[in-house]
Amino acid sequence: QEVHAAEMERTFIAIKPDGVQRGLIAEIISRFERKGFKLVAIKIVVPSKEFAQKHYHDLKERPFFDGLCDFLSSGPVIAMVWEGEGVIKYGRKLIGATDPQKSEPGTIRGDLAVVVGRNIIHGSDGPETAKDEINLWFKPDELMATKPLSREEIA
Ligand code: RTP
Repeated sequence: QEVHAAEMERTFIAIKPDGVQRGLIAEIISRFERKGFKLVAIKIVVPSKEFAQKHYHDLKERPFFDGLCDFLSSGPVIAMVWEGEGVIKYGRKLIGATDPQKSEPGTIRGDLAVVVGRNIIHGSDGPETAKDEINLWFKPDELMATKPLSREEIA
């Protein structure tokens, strides 16, 4: 009989094309890693505009929606899933306020970004969004399993 670990909280984090272009991949990953969160999925992708529109569907009425989707699909994005207790909320804390003019020093945006349209990183804003975004960006077999594999899964 197997002991199943309780389902651990997960969030979707993306380094946007500006963060990748500026060489901030390692810096950003390092901050999540040093905090103690666990990387359970990672890949580099150039999302299509249609995919970007899906990712940002909640914002489709906003005036900046089109430019935002063009931007997300303009180059490589690092898509990740991070796991750990409180990772959704605390991940947002590490990232800092949406507008880098308002993010505190010590946060990723506070330290590394200046304008809202180039704020280098995205993080899910709640448990439902996290689930939806992880499912949009990743197939189940691209995620590290939290629980031990059963005999059938290994075979
Ligand atoms: P985030 O999760 O990225 O912190 O953003 P949020 O949900 O707090 O903010 P939201 O309003 O959902 O914005 C998502 C992304 O849209 C871009 N944005 N541009 N005025 C503008 O040009 C503007 N406002 C928002 C940002 O890249 C933001 O991260």
